[in-house]
This record gives sequence, C-alpha cells and structure tokens, in this order.
Amino acid sequence: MVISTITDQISRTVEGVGDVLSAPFSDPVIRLGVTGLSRAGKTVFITSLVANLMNRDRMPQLRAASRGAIRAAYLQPQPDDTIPRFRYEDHLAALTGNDPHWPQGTRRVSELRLSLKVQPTGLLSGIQGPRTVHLDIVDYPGEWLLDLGLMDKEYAEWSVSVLDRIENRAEAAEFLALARQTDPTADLEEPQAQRLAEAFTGYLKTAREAGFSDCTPGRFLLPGDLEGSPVLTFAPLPQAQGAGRKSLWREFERRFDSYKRHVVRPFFRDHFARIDRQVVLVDVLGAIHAGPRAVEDLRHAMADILSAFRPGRNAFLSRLLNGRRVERILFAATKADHLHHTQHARLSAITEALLRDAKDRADFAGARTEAMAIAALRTTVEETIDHKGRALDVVRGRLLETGKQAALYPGELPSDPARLLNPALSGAEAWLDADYSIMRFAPAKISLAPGQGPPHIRLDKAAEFLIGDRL
Ligand SMILES: Nc1nc2c(ncn2[C@@H]2O[C@H](COP(=O)(O)OP(=O)(O)OP(=O)(O)O)[C@@H](O)[C@H]2O)c(=O)[nH]1
Ligand SMILES: [Mg+2]
Repeated sequence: MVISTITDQISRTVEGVGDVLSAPFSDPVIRLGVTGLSRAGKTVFITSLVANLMNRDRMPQLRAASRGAIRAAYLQPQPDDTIPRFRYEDHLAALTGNDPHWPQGTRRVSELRLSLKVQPTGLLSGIQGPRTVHLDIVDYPGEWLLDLGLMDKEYAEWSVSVLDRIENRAEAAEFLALARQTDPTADLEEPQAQRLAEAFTGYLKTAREAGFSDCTPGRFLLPGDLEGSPVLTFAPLPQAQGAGRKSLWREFERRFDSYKRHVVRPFFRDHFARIDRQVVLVDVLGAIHAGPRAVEDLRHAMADILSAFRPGRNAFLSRLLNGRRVERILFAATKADHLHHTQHARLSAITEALLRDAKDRADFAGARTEAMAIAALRTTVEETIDHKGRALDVVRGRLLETGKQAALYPGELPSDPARLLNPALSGAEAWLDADYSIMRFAPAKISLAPGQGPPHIRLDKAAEFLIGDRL
C-alpha cells in the first residue's frame, strides 16, 4: 500500500517533469520579422517560404531539409491572440490556384506560427527523439520603422523640421498654402483640424508616389483601424507664440504625443523588440528601372529604416530593447526572376553597395548580415535567343496585363555598382549609357509534384541564413 503510493508519486513526478519539458512554452521559438517598403514582396515571400518549408523538395540549400532532419512542418495557432493571423491559405491559393494571381496588398501587422519537428543529428541523434522548433513569422510594413525618428522629438521640433524639408516640394504646395492661412493660436475647430490633416496626408501620398521616402507619420499612409481617429488628425504647424490651452497648436501637440504613445510605442514594444531574425526585402530592380532618382531615394529610405537596427542612437529604443538584439539580418533584393541567372551576382553586389552606407553607419555589432538576390516565386524560365546575330540571355513569362507570353531582356547591370550608384548620388535624371526595362509577369500556372513547394530562386539559401543554425 505504502510502496504503491510512493511509486505512484515518483511516476507522477517524472510525468510532471516530462510535461514541463514538452510543454509548448519550453520549445525553442524563433521570431522572424519580415519587412520592406510597400510592394517589396513581403506577402509573397512569407507564403512561399512557409509552403516550401512544409514541402521541402525545392530546399536543398537548407541543410536541415536536405539531410532529412526536418521530419515535419505544420501550422499551429500563433502565440499572440490579438494580432491578425497571416492569411497563408488565401495567399497560397491566389499564387498557385487555377487562375494564378498576385495577392492583395497588406495594410497591417500579421503573424503566423509554423512548427518544425526536427530530429537532432550528431551525438544526440541516437538518444533523443525529435524536438519542436516554433517559427513565428511577423509581417510588418517597413514604413512603420520610419516612425522611430518621431520618438525622440517634441511636436514643435518635428513641425519645424518637416516644414523646412517640404518647403520646396511641389507635392506639398497645397498643404503649405493651407498651413500658411491657418492661425495656430486660434481655438481648435475640428473641421479645420481635419482639413489640415487631410491635406497633409494627401501630400504624404503624392510624395511617396513621387519616390520620396521620408513620409512619416507612417500610419497616415496605412491607417488601418485608426482611420479618422484624432490620433491621426494632426499636421505640422509653424511655431506659435502664446498659443493658449484651447488652441489648434496645443491640441495638435497633444495628438502628436498621443500618436507616439498609442501608435509608435506599442508597435516597437509588442513587435519589433521581440524579433530574433530579420529579413528586409528591397525591390532594387524596380528602382533601377524607375531611374537614378528612385535609386537615390531607395538608398535614403533604407538608411532611415535600418537606423531602427542601430538602437544605440535612439534613447527610446535602447531602453526598450535593454541590450537585446536582432541576431541576423538578411537584405534580399526581390523579384530576381526578372533577370537571367548570369546577372544575379551583379544584383547582389548592387544591393550590398546600396545598403553599405546604412550598414556602415548602423552599429550591427553582434548581428550577422548578408545580401542576396532572390525570387520568392519564380514566374519565368530562362532562354538564350538570337538577337541580330548575337546570343542574348533572356527570361520568358506570362505578362500580367495581357496574359501573353513574352521574353524580357532587362538590360545589362554593370559589374561595378558605382556605375549605377554614382549617377544616382549626383542627381542624374536618367541613366546615361544604359536602359533598364522591366515587365510585370503574372505567376505562372504550376502543377506541384508531391513534396514540392512553389518554384523560387535562392529561398532555400535565405532560409539557411535566417534559421538554419537553429534547426
Ligand atoms: N516576378 C516576381 N514578382 C514578385 C515576386 N514577389 C513579389 N512580386 C511582385 O511584387 C508585388 C508585391 O508583392 P507583395 O508580396 O504583395 O508585396 P508586399 O511587400 O506584401 O506589399 P504590401 O503588402 O502592399 O506592402 C506582387 O504583386 C508582384 O507583382 C517574385 O518573387 N517574383
Ligand atoms: Mg503584403
């Protein structure tokens, strides 16, 4: 009787220990942030990455996959109940269904948990069963990182710097005219506040379309649920002497603080500060195609975005991170399927050079960084055609607009990145000695064999860099 109680207790204790070890909270978690400017390719990247981690035949460069250590990969409920789930199934159906098309743009943060069952190799392989590693993927707009610059600023200081910067921009003429007519010391009238905010938002939109990257506050462009709320109803105003408590100026000052407290701070606290690994997607080809000004703007935008990975410079972020760091950052030039593979190394080199400034200034000590050219979803096949007696390496795909097949020769990228970056830096209007064209391809109709994910370029190499060491 006594003995059985004792053994009972022992077995229960052992069971208890086992429970703790295998309970979800003790499994290792990798939090992977996926960001980039609007249309950089975040949604397509996450969809294809997850599909290719679930069906791994196209992932030879992910070593855990090629040596067979990943036994299974499956979706699980994510850890954060209040963040929208990444709509993986919808996006995959869009990309790989009968009528393949690109997914819609995303306006909010979203999250997805993929769990991997991994069999340890080496010494432990004989003794240990498979363990579970959770990969929590967070999709967030790069534009939101730009708001970090607001955290260390007061409204007055922010207003002066914005008004200075946009003084000579044609896109800002309408807003500036309205701001000049406004008496900031007059009592707040909500319709007037709304007109100012609308004009300022209008400026931000056209400025972004014109290629300017300093378009903050970021949530004015992607308001989501906050659309129309007071926290987004303010604008920069000239410094006002003696603005009273009920004045427009004071109210805008209060709303600016509220924006920092209720919009910017929670994003950095709840999402950014928890990221272990980060991929920054950059549409370098798109910018090259748009011309030197777009390349220079992209360079600026990336420098601003990457300052978020340089916490030492920002008191707010340093406090928040408290010594924590992103361990690895991948800079990926997306949509490389527009180029024949013979040019991929040049695209990587240009990407690396484009970000060098930002990288050099950023103190990434402790974080490993790498640049590569990838395509999350390959829409083309390669061909060599005869063009006026010369062999030309092209890619062929289905055009988005007409559905017709077309061959694309996008132009030859220079082997020395400076040949692109210098004219961009010195304000050239057009490329002098070359022309870069681009076509928009639709996703190709594909039939996937069992075990295969969607076709891609170097997604496996990207995955190896981002998570390979933890599998
Ligand atoms: N050819 C090709 N085009 C791509 C690829 N990835 C993205 N694109 C193109 O880029 C567009 C934007 O891709 P998304 O993944 O929706 O970009 P996003 O960063 O999520 O965009 P937002 O959610 O609007 O910020 C797509 O509609 C495609 O036209 C790729 O691997 N190959
Ligand atoms: Mg998206």
